[in-house]
Amino acid sequence: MSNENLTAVENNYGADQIQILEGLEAVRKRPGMYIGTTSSRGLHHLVYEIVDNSVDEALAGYCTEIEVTLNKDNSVTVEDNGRGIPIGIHPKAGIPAVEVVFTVLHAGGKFGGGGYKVSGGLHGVGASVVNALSNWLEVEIFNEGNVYMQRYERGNVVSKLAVARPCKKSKTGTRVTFLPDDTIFEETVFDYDTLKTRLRETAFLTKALKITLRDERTKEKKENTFHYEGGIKEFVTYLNKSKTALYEKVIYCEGQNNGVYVEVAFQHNDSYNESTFSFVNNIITPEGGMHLTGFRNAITKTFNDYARKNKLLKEKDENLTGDDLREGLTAIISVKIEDPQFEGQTKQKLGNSEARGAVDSVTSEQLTYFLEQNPSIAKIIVEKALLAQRARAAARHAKEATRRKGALDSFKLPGKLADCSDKNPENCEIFIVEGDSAGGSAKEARTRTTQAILPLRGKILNVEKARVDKIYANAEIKTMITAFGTGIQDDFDISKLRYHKIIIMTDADVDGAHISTLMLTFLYRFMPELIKQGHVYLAQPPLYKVERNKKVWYAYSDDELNKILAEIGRDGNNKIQRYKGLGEMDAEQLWETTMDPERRILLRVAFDEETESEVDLTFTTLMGDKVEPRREFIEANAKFVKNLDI
Ligand code: TSJ
Repeated sequence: MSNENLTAVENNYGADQIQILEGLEAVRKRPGMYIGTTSSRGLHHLVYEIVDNSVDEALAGYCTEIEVTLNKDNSVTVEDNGRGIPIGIHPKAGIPAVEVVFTVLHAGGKFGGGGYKVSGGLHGVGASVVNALSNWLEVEIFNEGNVYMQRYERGNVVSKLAVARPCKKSKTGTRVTFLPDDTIFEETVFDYDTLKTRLRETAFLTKALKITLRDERTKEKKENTFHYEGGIKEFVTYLNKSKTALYEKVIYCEGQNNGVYVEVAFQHNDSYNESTFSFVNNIITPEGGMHLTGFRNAITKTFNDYARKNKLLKEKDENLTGDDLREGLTAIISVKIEDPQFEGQTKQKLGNSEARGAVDSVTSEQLTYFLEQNPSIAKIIVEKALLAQRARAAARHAKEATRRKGALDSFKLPGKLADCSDKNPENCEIFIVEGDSAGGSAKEARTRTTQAILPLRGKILNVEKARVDKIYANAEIKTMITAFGTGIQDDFDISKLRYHKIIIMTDADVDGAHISTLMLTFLYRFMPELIKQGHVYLAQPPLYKVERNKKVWYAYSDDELNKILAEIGRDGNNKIQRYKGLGEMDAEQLWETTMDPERRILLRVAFDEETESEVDLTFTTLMGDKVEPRREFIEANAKFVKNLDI
C-alpha cells in the first residue's frame, strides 16, 4: 500500500476515499491519458481545464468575470465571480462537494442544478486531473461573508475544508491556485502569449464574459482584458482586421434548434482565401464536422436561391458552388450541445447529425431574411462569387492546359531540379533554395542519393493576393508543385509526396525571411497537410564564422557568438566573418553548417491547431496589404517564430 493510502486510513477516510486516491494515482502514473501530453502544451491545458469550469458557470448565467494570474512562483490563480463551488456535504460521498470535485475523476457536473447544461462531459471534469498533476493546489470559495479554503498536495487532501477568513458578504465566487508538478511536466514555465491567444478566443466565444490575464512574474507587469459584447461577431472583425472587408456589417445568425444552440458570424473580404473556424462547446474542431457541413449547405443553398429569385443569376447560368461563395469568406461557427460526439482519426470532428440540421436551419432562415433586408450586401457577395466562378473556370482551363503540356506530371520533372536518386520518399529531402548561386553551391555540396535541390529565382508569388488562375500560371509555383508530386487543394494527395522533408533554405536576412514567409504562405494555403503532418522545415544557416589559430566555429545567433568569444578569448587573433547570404559560403561550408544531417539545425514548421485562427491571422498580417496592422504585428512579437519547433 502506498504512503498516500496509509495517510488516508489514519484520517479515517472510508473505502470510497481510498478508491479516490487510487484514481488520482492513476492520473499521475499516466498523465498522457488524461491531458494528452506532459509537454508545454499539456501544461497550458491545466489552465484551460480550470478556466473551463468558470466558463461553464458563465454559460449557466452566474458568472461575468474571470481573472487568470501568473504568479511569481510560477503557480497560476484562476478566479471567477460565480456562485462558488458548493461546499455542502455531498450526499453519496459524505464529504464537501468541493472536495469531490478535486478528488474524484470525472466528478464535474454530477451535482447541483442545471449549471452544467452544455458542458457535455467536456467541461467541468478536469479539476481532479489538474489537482493530481499539481505539486499543490488551493481552492478558496467566497460564500456569505466567509472564505472557505482547502489545500491539496499531489492530489491528496492536506487540510479539511474550513473557513480561513471573512470577506465582504456580497462577494461570491471561486479562486483556485495551483503549482504544476515539475516531476511530471517537461516544461513548467507558462507562456503568456499562448494563454493570451487562447483566453482571447474563449472571450470571443462567450459573449459578454470578461477575461483578464495578468503576469506577476516579471518586473514590468503585463495585463490584458478581453471582453466582447458582440462575441463571435467581433471575432470575425478581429480576423479581418488586416484585410479589406467587402461590406461593413458582420452577418450574424443565432438560434436554438433540436437541443443545439447555434451561433454563426461571417463577413467577406477582398482576398481569395477562406478562413472558417468551427467550435463545439468553445472547443475548436480543426476537422469540422456536422456543424460545418450544415453551415456550408445553408450558404450555398440560400445564396443561390436569392440570386435566382433576384435575377442575379440568369436561367442559363450555372449555380454558384460552395467554393465560389466562400472565396474571401471569414466565418465562425459555434455550437453548444449537450453530448458532443467526436469522430475522425484525431477526434476533432463533430459527429452529432442534429448539429448539421440545426446550423443549416438557423443559418438559412436568418440569412434569407438578412439578404432581403440588405440587398446591396447580397449583391456584393453574389457578384464576388460570380467573379470567383469565372476565375475558377479560367483556372480549370489553365490547369488543363498545363496538364496537357505535362508540366504538372512528376515524370516531367522541372529542369532546374537536381533530383536525388533514392526513390523512397521517406529517405528523401528537397532543399528549396533562394537564388541560382546558392543553388549551385547546394547542388555541389549535397548527398546525391537523398538530397534534391530546387533553386528558385527571386521572390515567389504572394498567394495572399492572387487568385487560383494566377497561381497555376506562376512558373516558380508550378515547379514546386511538380517537384513535390502531391498536387494542390482538391487534387492534393499526400501519398504522392516525393520527399518527406521539404526544407526551405534562405539567407539569414530580411529578404530571406520574406521569401520563407511567402513559401510558407503558399504551403499553408494550398498544401496545409504538409505542414500539419510535419514535412516542412526551415534550414538555419549560421550568422557568423569565427576563425582562430586555424580552428573554425560557426555561430547561429548573436548570443552564440558571444558565448564562443567568451570561451576562446576576445583578442586580435580572432577573425570574425558575418554571413550576409548563403552565396558567401562555399559548397563545403554550406554542407558543414546547414545541410549535413549530422550537424545542421532544422526548424520544423508546426502550428497549434487549437489556435489556428491566430496562425491564419499571422499569414494575412504578414502578407496582406494593410501596412498598419503589419507594423503593429512585427513590433509586438515575431509570433511566427513561436509556431516553430526544433
Ligand atoms: F474546476 C474547478 F473546480 F477547479 C473550478 C470550478 C475552478 C474555478 C476557478 C471555478 C469553478 C467554478 C465552479 N466556478 N463556479 C462553479 N460553480 C459550481 O460549481 C456550481 C455552483 C452552484 C451550483 C448550483 O446548482 O447551485 C452548481 C454548480 C456546478
